[in-house]
Amino acid sequence: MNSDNRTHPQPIRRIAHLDMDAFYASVELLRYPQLKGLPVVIGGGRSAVQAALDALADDPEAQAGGNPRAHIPVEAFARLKDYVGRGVITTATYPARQFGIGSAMGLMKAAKLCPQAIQLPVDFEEYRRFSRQFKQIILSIAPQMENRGVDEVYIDFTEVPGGQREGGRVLARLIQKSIFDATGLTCSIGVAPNKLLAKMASEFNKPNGIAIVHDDDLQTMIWPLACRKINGIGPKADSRLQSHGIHTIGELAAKDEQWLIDHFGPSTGAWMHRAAWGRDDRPVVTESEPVSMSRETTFERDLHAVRDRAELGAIFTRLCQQVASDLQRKGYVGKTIGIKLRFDDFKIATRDQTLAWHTADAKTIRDAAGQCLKRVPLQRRLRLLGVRVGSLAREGEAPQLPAGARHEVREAAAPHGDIWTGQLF
Ligand code: DCP
Ligand code: MG
Repeated sequence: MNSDNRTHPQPIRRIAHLDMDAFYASVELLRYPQLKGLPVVIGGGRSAVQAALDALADDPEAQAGGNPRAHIPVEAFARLKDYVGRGVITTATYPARQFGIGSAMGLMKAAKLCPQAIQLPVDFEEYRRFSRQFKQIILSIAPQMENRGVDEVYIDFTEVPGGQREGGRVLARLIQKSIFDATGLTCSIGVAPNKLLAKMASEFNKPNGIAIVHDDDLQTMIWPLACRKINGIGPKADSRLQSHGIHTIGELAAKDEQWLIDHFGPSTGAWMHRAAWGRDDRPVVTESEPVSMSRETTFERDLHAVRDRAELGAIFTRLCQQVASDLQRKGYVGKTIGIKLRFDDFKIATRDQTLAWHTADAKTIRDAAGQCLKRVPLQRRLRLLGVRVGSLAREGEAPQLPAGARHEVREAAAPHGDIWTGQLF
């Protein structure tokens, strides 16, 4: 343990689960604002909407605003009572849910519950677009985010500013507001000591709600819930539990671990016991690890390798320092050091070399990048210079440079392939 840990105790683990409210339906209502507050279901065909849009094709007022859909009169939308077919509902607005309508229900069955409900077709492309957008907003606030599908994510609040205040409520509010301001969509967030409890908590105050769960809320907030509320206990396991008289999570928690193992097997039984006691140490798994980190700069005027040598050298050193500090800040070390040049004729040259050991050290990166630079003919003026460190590993997970050893930076015999892909720069 280092002295830092002693002076600053580890912050308490706070994990959030965020789930968008009536996601597909809410995205649709953004472009059909006239349907706000009405029972609407998403699923089935698109002919009614298409016919209504066609009818507005020559209406200058409808076309002028950029969203002719907002001009479709409410009477022109398809109603469930007119639906014939085997389609199912993907989701329903909260007003429609009051009639007992929900996801995965057949449209004709739903029509019996609420004949006047409006039916809209699905548009996955639109939902994906908003999905990307709200996740981007979260990432800009809290970088430890795990994607769980189109409308939900886990977020590690532990180290994020505001993530500990009021048990995470302050940060949850900020995220809700940021998403709403940018998209007009609402979501619900649960913040708890782990993913298992956070997932349950995000449902507590739906829609547009926040729920905070602490360790000592287990008995009051979790144990009264049905076992089905545990993510992982499906209908089959639930009915088996019910057959033993176990209905609530509290009743499950009261069972001996060994009894659960005897009835559900060693893995499921032990897991059920842990889950009922609110225990879960699964990490929040962020998207793919970065492959490389790079910095580049385009000069204000084209620079010449000899005449502007001092200026170029200073810029080059600064880029290496920036990449090194990016690596250190994010906890990575890299092995492949590369450079990228763009000449005044816009042609691009790249070179790289791989070190024997991983590094995040500015001087080592500078030395290796300098060797790469020597392998480029420098007759033309330069427009751009970039430095990249690839073959990344998490600091501490890559073999370290042996004590007393120095990085051996050598000239590679031949350049590798082009490691600079368009998306990196
Ligand atoms: N979905 C689907 N079929 C299902 C369940 C869901 O196509 N059987 C789609 C439509 C939902 C989206 O996935 O909008 C997200 O699912 P949720 O379970 O989170 O449901 P909603 O976001 O619609 O509502 P809630 O406010 O309850 O989260
Ligand atoms: Mg949802």
